[in-house]
Amino acid sequence: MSMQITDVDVLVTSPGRNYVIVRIETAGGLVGWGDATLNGRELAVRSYLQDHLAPLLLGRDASRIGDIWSYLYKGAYWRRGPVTMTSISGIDQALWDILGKAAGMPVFQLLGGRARDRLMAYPHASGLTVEASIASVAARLEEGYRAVRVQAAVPGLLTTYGIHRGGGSYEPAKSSLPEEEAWDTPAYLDFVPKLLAAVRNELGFGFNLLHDVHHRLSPTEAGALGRSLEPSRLYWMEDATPAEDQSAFALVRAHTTTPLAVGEVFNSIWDCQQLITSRSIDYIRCATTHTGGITHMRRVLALAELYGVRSGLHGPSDVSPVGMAANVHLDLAIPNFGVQEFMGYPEATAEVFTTSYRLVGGHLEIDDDVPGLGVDVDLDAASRYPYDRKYLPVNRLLDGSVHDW
Ligand code: CS2
Ligand code: MG
Repeated sequence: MSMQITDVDVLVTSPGRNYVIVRIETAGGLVGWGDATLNGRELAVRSYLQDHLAPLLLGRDASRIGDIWSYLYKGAYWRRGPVTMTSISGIDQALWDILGKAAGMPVFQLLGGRARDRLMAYPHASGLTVEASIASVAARLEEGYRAVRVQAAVPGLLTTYGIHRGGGSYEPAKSSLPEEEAWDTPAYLDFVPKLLAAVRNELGFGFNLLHDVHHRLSPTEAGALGRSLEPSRLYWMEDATPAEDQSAFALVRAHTTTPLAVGEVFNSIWDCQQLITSRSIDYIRCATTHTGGITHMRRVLALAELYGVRSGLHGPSDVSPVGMAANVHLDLAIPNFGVQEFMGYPEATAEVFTTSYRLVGGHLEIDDDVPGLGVDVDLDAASRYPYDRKYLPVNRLLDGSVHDW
């Protein structure tokens, strides 16, 4: 069967939220799907793929995945960056999908086979009050989850990351121009230890509890917060400080035994090399979609394994079901799996994507007999949902200065 690439297409669709999807076809008739969704910058990725990468791929052998990866990465001269690495990821996932289909095997088999039967997943829980947040965690535990992330509205602030003002599910990229949120570190630092203690008090310690700081603290503040959260025994404190400053995490680490997780905004192994090799973190949280695909994410996870760092791959609604499948196949095969984030999707997403993985009582399971990544994309359904420009919010301190969101 000829593996020559004959067609590369990029699809931008918005069934409830925007996704960028790559479709690669071979002369032998195999079709591979990849995720290249970059929340809030979708059209830049589409242009990078359509205008710059597609012409390089036509006629190449789709089975030479590593070679194509290096050609796109080194051949650009300008390496790394979210737009480049997300674009490469879309191509890479589609090529693994094709290879699996050619072999008649799911991708996790090509990666070495199952290292576990199912994956512990964590969803988001939140509320406008502590009581509502506790009820939201309790509802998730009731559904069978063994790990839950909790956020709650900070008293005195009009907006808080992770909270939907009207109740309901939270989707951060929701307006055609960025909304501006307000942030006050002292109010947050005062509130969060009380929130997490109240959750433990009501619901006990028999499950894994997670919290996302979303890059808003200085290393000293984060160290102090981690220390005050120690009695609540978190599974992890996520993104405690802005992630690009790798050495900051060593400072946080020096002040607390609360486990640390970071990585959702990273796009290469170089972004986490120092964090991992200095043992400053416990969990690495990149998304396969933003980190050069399966080919590169596999290397990040292998480096992490050497230093006892486990996975907690990014799984928000802005990683499409194709990208989530790529996460799931990697999670199944690696030795150092920790947990898989699963935020869930707007309802209409299911009209466009069908997957061979599914959520069963708080765990992700996947079929053994569906080759490739196991995701199908309905092009007619996708065309009913055209691109709909949406931005993530921007954060300001109470004095009006821009802060990390
Ligand atoms: C979040 C994300 O999932 C998470 O942990 O931090 O929802 C993040 O806010 C979005 O991916 C931004 O696009
Ligand atoms: Mg996060």
